[in-house]
Parts: sequence; structure tokens; C-alpha cells
Amino acid sequence: MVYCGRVLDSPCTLALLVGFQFAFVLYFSLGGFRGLVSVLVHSTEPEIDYSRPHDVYTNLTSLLLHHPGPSVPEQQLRDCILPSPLLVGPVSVHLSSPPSLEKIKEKNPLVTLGGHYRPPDCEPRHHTAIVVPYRNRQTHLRALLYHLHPFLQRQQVHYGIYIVHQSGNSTFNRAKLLNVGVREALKEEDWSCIFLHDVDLLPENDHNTYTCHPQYPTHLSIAMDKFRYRLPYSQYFGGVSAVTPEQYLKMNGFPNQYWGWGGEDDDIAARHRRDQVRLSGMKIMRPPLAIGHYKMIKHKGDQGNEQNPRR
Ligand code: UD2
Ligand code: MN
Repeated sequence: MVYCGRVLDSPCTLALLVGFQFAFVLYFSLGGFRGLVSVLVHSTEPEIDYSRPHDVYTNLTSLLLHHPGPSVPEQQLRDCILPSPLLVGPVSVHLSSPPSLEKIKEKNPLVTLGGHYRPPDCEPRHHTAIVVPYRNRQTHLRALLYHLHPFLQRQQVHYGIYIVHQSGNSTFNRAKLLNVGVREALKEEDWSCIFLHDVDLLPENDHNTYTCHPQYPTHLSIAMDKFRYRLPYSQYFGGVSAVTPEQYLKMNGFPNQYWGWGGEDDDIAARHRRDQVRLSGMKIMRPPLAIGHYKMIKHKGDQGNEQNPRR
């Protein structure tokens, strides 16, 4: 321990002043308080290099070779390994001039009619339905299908993609289409997880797994290029989110009365918040910010989906 005697002219005071000055410079060079916090808390967030992404079809040709064919009964398959050994991390995203539906079909020979897929060489642990509310976005749909099929196949989930099309030209209703999608999907298979997926959002990292949390609803599109890869606000639930059928029933589904753009996603999130008090503890789960990366295809507002002033 050092004893500082006369305050002003002692070398101790000088050292303290220099020390403080140094600390201030450091503080601001790290971006103030937030920067300091992010440096200190940093260790829990993975560092991911998005500058050299893999092609989204990487590692899939090996599956074709291992395809056991229809002669091998399903019960002989071993359980799929978690996390899937096929994952690559960041994948490239092509936003413009997507391939034709024919080409997408050709690139995904193991996908069966209706957009269904099961891993050919192992027994999947997850059964996920992807529900996409849709109208008049052909180019976006082709970009999504080209991207999402290989993305999900590398995750070794059993999945089905449901495009729920609103017919006619009347006002669009995203949440109601989601309700229809959940109902129709569950008629077809006993899905353990249901994804609510905008047609124009493409995931950039395959470690962002399309599976559900057993207890809580999940929000996945948390870092989008559109919002400079940050969460815009804490109760944000738009874009891509997921619920189990049980959670869906517990929150009484989605609202049917939001016609036009906006509000329905916040209403859905508010159902969780209310549940947190009433039905004890539903909160929103999220992947790490560095993993929940998405690109949104740039677009203008659609005709028939004008901002709802009474949302
Ligand atoms: C935000 C949310 C979205 C939803 C919406 C408000 C993000 C990334 N997304 O999207 O989840 O809450 O605000 O309603 O924050 N669609 C069609 N055809 C149409 C209109 C809409 O297919 O004519 C579908 C399509 O799947 C689209 C989605 O509805 O991705 C949301 O509509 P948007 O993309 O126009 O709205 P956006 O990007 O502001
Ligand atoms: Mn959009």
C-alpha cells in the first residue's frame, strides 16, 4: 500500500491524474459505456466472419450418395446427430434474379411433392412446418425456396414448407394467413414446431436452427441487414418466429383482425408478454445476435397491404 501525503504536489496525485486521463481516453476509444460493456461482455457472443460465406448448397451431394433407398425400413436408421455435422455457418444469399421453380426442383432431388423433406440417412429429432403468408411475390418466393431448402436439409430436420396464398385483391391479412397455415399444416403432419416466415427474409447462418424451444416461443430474425444487424426494439417479433403447437394454443393463436400492414407482429408478441404474467412465464427466446443474421429482399409496400392506420 502507498500512502499519499500532501495532496497536490505529490507524485501520487500526478500518477492518479494521468491514470484517470488514460482511463477516459480508453473509455471513449472503446465507444463510451456501450462499447465498454460490449468489450467486457464480449466473450459470450461468438465472433463470426460473414465476409467469406459458403455456397448454400454445400455438403448436400453426399446425402444423395448415402440415400439408402426405399428398401431400408425407417426404424433401422440411427438418430440424427445434433448439431448436424453438415452445417457450415455463414452462407451466401442471392437476392436478385432467382432460378426458376424447375431449376429449384432439380437442385433439391430429395424434396417430395408438397415441399416435404426427411433426412435420408438418419432419424430426425425435429419436425418443422414453415408457414409463409403470401401474395404476388413470385421473385421473392423463388429466392426463398432456392435458399431455404438446402439450408434446412443441412440442419437435418424433417420439414415441410407451406405457402399460404391470399386470393383476390382485397386487403392483405398476414396473421390470419398464418392461422390458416398452422391449421392446414397440422392436418397433414404431426409437426412439433411451426415457423412463421416472411417470404422476403433469407437466413445467413445455418447455425440458426429451424427448431422450437419446448417452453417458449422463439424469434429468429433478430439481426437483419435492414436494421443494421441489430434488434430494432425488445418486443420485436416480426419476420421469422416459431411456436410449438402447444404454445400456439396457449396464446390463443394469432389475431384475425389486422387488415393491411403492421401491428399484428406486436400483437402476437404482446400475447407472450401477457402470458408471462397470467399463464406463468412465456417469454421470447432468441439465438445469439451474431447468428440470427438475415437479409431482406428490398421491396416497396404492396398494393392491398397499405399501412393500417388503426393497427
Ligand atoms: C414487417 C415484418 C413482418 C410483418 C409486417 C407488418 C420484418 C422483417 N417483417 O415486414 O413480419 O409484421 O412488417 O405486417 O420486420 N406479403 C405478401 N404479399 C403482399 C403483402 C405481404 O406476400 O402483398 C407477405 C410476405 O410474406 C411479406 C410479409 O407478408 O414478407 C410482410 O409484408 P412486408 O414484407 O410488406 O412488410 P415488412 O417488410 O415491413
Ligand atoms: Mn418485407
